Amino acid sequence: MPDAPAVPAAGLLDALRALLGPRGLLTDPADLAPHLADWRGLYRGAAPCVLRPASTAELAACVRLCAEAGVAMVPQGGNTSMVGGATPDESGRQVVVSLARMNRIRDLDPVDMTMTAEAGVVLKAAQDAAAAAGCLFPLSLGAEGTATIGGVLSTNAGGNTTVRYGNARELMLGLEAVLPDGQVWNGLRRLRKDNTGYALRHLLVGAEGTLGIITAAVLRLFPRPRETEVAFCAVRDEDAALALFRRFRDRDESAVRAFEYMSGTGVDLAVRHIEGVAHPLATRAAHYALVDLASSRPDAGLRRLMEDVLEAALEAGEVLDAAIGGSEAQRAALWRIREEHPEAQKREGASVKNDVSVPVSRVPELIRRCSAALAALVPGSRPVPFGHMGDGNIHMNLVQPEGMDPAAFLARSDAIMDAVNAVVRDLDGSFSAEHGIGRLKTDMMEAWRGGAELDLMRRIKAAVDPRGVMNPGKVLP
Ligand code: FAD
Ligand code: 2HG
Ligand code: ZN
Repeated sequence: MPDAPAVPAAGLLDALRALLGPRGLLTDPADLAPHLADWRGLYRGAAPCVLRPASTAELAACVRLCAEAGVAMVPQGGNTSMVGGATPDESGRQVVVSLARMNRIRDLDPVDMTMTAEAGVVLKAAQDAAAAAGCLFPLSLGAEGTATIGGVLSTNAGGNTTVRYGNARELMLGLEAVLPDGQVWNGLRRLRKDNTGYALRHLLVGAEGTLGIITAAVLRLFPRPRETEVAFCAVRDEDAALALFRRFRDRDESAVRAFEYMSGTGVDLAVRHIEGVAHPLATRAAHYALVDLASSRPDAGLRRLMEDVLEAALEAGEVLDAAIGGSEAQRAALWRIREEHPEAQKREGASVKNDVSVPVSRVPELIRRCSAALAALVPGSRPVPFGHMGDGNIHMNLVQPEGMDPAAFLARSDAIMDAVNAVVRDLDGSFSAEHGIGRLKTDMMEAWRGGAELDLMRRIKAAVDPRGVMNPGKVLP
């Protein structure tokens, strides 16, 4: 075991200030505050400072100084982690390293179909840069206006388009990173084929900042869609939602960009709490699906495909009612109902989130069994399952009973997560599909990944970060 992280001494802070200048080192409590608490409000940490390097060389020098002093570092992008991965602990010994100032797009090549972006580039800015060049960077998630390239790679984020384009990992060809001892590793290769020993880039993706700090990445681009169609559908039940997904997939798998499930409770919460969100259908249902089709072909005939499939599903009684977005604004409005689910849930009170995955075929059973188990466990609570049905990842969330003390409800978090995980295990699934482990789920690692797998992870951590200075307390128990 490495020594416990050291307290940052005044001399170290002076050296970091001299290196970074006043914009690069924050110590004022008001400036620190947004970096110390997580999006969900589960954790409130402490830190003597936030480092904001403007270049890889500056960051490497900071890491060297901190590592030599044995001071722990917490890499932070947009701080939208759902599992407390990007916030420091309460000790006041950990230094936050924000990548916010490293936000340049270094290169965009429409022939290679690659973009080299620094870690602090906000996901939406990366999408916009790709679009301005007539291309598509397809990763898409509700936090895209704040989440960064470094953050989405470090969590191997999934989001809405995984069903078509894969997770963040699949969208990355090369990386640059600062290792825990301050060495810079430049692996910014834009090659489609490169079998040269261990794929170190894949070790850093999904490592949640425990093996080094990503400073830039080569990202894959795709042809921009020339046709898109979005439909919001009331469906009979969970099985009907899955049947609808299969109908689209069977007809043209390459056209399905996203297939999302929502419950009636979740849609009602979005309508209640989010200004501008309205029910698009006269029919109120207990289950909904959002279908997004896209093609780079100008003559793909997606409207016909959408209408044909929905008509067949209506006839089969799977779809009860559906609205197809007729314009870009309407398509965005339909998507907003889904994307505002996390915010709406937050405004409704306390909730316990479960980011789980199962084989796609078992999603209906997952939703049914978990919803029943949770409603029985906390009477009056409201299950709000939603998410990425097309890739088997459902956010099996539970909102507190109306009027209940939020703290009393959250005190039952472990029992609630255990109830969901018992079903997930039974269905051969995973307890963490896309948000990662962070601080919230380290205590589940032993039960789910214990034995050879966790042992190897610990040995990799010890080899790469022998002093244990990179985001300690996260991922590994
Ligand atoms: P942060 O929260 O800052 O950091 C996340 C983790 O990565 C931390 O462990 C941090 O230490 C580490 N890290 C950050 N930057 C670096 C770096 N440069 N080098 C090394 N480590 C680093 N996730 C999904 O997968 N799919 C979704 O659909 C989705 N939707 C979301 C919707 C909302 C409203 C919110 C709030 C979050 C959502 N998330 C989703 C969760 C979140 O994981 C993503 O938003 C994103 O991956 C985090 O990016 P970030 O820049 O905010 O990272
Ligand atoms: C999403 O899919 C995110 O919107 C957040 O992964 C999920 O709020 C959640 O539980
Ligand atoms: Zn999600």
